[in-house]
Amino acid sequence: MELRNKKVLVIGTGISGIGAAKLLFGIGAVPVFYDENEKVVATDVKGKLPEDKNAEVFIGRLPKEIVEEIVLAVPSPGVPVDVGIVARLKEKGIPVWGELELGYRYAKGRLAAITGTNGKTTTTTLVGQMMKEACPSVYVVGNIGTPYTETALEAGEETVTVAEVSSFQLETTEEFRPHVSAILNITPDHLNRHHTMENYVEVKERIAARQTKEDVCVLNYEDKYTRKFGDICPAHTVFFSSRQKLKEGFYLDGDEICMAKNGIEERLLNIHEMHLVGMCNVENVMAAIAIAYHMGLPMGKILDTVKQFRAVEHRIEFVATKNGVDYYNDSKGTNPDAAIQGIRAMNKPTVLIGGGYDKGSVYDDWIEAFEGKVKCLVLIGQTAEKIEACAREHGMDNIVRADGFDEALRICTQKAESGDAVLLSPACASWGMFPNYEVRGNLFKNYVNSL
Ligand code: UMA
Repeated sequence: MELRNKKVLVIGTGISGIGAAKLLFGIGAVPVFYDENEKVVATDVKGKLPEDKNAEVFIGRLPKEIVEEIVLAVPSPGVPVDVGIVARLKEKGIPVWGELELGYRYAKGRLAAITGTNGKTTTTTLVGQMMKEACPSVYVVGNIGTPYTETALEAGEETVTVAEVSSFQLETTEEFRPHVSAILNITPDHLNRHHTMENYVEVKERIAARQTKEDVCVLNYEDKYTRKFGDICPAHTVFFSSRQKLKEGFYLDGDEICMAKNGIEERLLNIHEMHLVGMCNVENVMAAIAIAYHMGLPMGKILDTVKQFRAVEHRIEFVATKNGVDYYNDSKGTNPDAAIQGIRAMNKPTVLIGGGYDKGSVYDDWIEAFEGKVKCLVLIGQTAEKIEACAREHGMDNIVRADGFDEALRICTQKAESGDAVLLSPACASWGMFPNYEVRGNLFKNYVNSL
């Protein structure tokens, strides 16, 4: 589609919207901006634009005439696509490319794309690090924080882009085709947006929809959805497993990560050589090795990077020991399954902060994963009541509801004794109380460091 001098509607003026603006200005299109949040101030949006501070910006209401003038709509990932403005535009026959799709259409070079309910950020960061050790031009983009559209026009044929991709972004892809894709795992998340697990799984699988046998899709053999997807995935599939030896693929044998290829087994790495904790991270590392290997990196370089790599911020991140209490920040535990990994990584009596924005999750599995380790559950936010009811059904009674995050932090310090751990791993998104999980995690860390 020729976009030069054509009006393109950018929906959402957060970081994706501004990224899309950069790309659209760069190709000579005429972006028009729309944000449904009436609190957004048009002049602030114009101030953030990389050029043409006089661009049209509409807040709260989009004039009908604009819809007649645009040739394409580019929604941000947070904008739902089956209702509201996007659904109306689709009905009118206006093409809709998400911000990720727009970036993909204009980027050059090779692409590795990683999705999954949990572990995306760690795996993407690690793959990015591996690529940087071996390639002159590498961008790490997507859900991780830098929109693909921000770097797309700077990418050349020799560039490698590593993208963390969310289900929100995959809903609006069309031609998106990574050279290597990966689905790390699929467990219930974002069901308020995708409505059913079936839809959520289908959206995740779109990462490979346009791939062919010339491309590779890395899948988790121990996840029922991704194992099944292996049967119908259009790409060449490569499995990894943390539970059993595979005839072909990557697997954990005792403490050793191994690779089986064409009948030859090779030991690659002992997990004690890694600086990451928890089985979830062993899986992330196996996936990262598989992705980088199939992107053509030499195995030696890949393994050197794994040995140097440290935990990603906000993911089971050790903060400090204060008065004999170990504090861990797992603010990125934004759904029950991620938070299960957080509590599993603890090996001491733990005071746990949970709760936040309600995404329609169920909490039974998370609470069962406490396995007697949680000496006190401190609850915050919109989901506090729902989690408390669920925890009581599972026989927990040491539960405190805090009035806000500051109070929760104070309660944790009072309840934890020397030899305990305090873990922020809320099983809920931060929205409603904080702009994002990073802000929540940083507030936690600031508090701990001030003790
Ligand atoms: N908006 C509307 N209508 C809506 C929803 C939002 O107009 O129905 C407007 C808001 O008023 C706001 C803007 O859209 O001005 C925000 O857009 P956005 O929610 O897409 O947020 P961005 O700032 O563009 O950030 C997005 C991702 N956010 C979401 O998917 C919710 C970021 O992922 C991502 O890092 C960034 O693009 C760059 O690609 C965050 C996230 O929480 C980390 N992701 C979810 C997750 O990881 O679980 C999927």
